[in-house]
Amino acid sequence: MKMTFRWFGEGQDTITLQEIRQIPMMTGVVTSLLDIPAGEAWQEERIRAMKETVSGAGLDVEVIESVNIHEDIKLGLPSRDEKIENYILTMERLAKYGIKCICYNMMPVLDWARSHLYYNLPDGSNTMRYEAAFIKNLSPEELAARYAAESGEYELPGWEPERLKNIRKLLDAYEGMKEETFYANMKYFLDAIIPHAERLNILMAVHPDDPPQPIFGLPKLIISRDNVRKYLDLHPSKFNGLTLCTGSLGAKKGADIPAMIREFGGEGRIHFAHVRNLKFENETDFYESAHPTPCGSLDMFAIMKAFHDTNFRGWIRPDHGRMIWNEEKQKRRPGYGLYDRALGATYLQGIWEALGRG
Ligand SMILES: [Mn+2]
Repeated sequence: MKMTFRWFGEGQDTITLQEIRQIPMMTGVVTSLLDIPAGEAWQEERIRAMKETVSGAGLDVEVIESVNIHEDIKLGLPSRDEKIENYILTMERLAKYGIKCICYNMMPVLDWARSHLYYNLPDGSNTMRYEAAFIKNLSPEELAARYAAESGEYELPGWEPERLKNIRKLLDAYEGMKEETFYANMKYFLDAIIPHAERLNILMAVHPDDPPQPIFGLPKLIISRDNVRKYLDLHPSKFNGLTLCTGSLGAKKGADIPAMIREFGGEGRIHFAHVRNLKFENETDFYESAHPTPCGSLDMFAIMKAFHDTNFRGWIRPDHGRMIWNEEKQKRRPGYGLYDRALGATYLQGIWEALGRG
């Protein structure tokens, strides 16, 4: 297991690479080039500069989160072929600079949603929260406006103005789309890119839908063990793999995350993991808690043990954390403060060390 930390990139994050390097046993960052729109090929010069910046700080960069999938691919439009070609070009250029894993998602239109970005907890910290009824009463435009007001100067990945400009058109385009059509479109994409992933030795790792509940009438597909199974079976290569996100799959009450890790990890299909905890408030609503088991509803020891037992050799990152120690004044991205995620990383490392020693 390699412990990594998400860093949004130069000018995109108030957390510095040096701060990340000072977290005990941190080996590298997971990053992206956020300003390049989905569907365009990433310029080699930009990749080289990003790689040099990270290496210069003494950290590795082996995982990209994310190279986004253009909506034309998800919708199966004739224009998808050009976007897929650009995707392959991006993969080739990333491979040249040592990238070994690409995280992406197949979520229609929006790539995640919360009702609250800075929800106050009794201890004075704040965190992201999902309240189903709250979102049900908002339009996507209203939710986007709330995010823009709350998140300040940053564009949130998945909620870029460019994406939102076309939101009505996109929502209409998905209306009435059958699940089987969506899966067929995913298969078309996988059949095109996986042979290249094999050639370039890049592990593709799809991220499940977050949250695992339909919002704004959009289809939500990769939300459970059965859906993940179906997605992986679309293309049998191990290069068609999973980002096991405990906070996304685990936000469906009753989901057995350790069993999923044992099943998919046992087959060598988990390449990357987001490991975080969450606290259920009822059947559908939750907030993102600190990482330790007693703070939330997921059994973090059982999760790490399942990774350990299946000999997991991929990358793990602590996922979202709370804003603590007055960090909200430091213009962090929602969910992506420094301190609580650093505590999460060391906690997970501690479990890992204990497991290794029996
Ligand atoms: Mn995740």
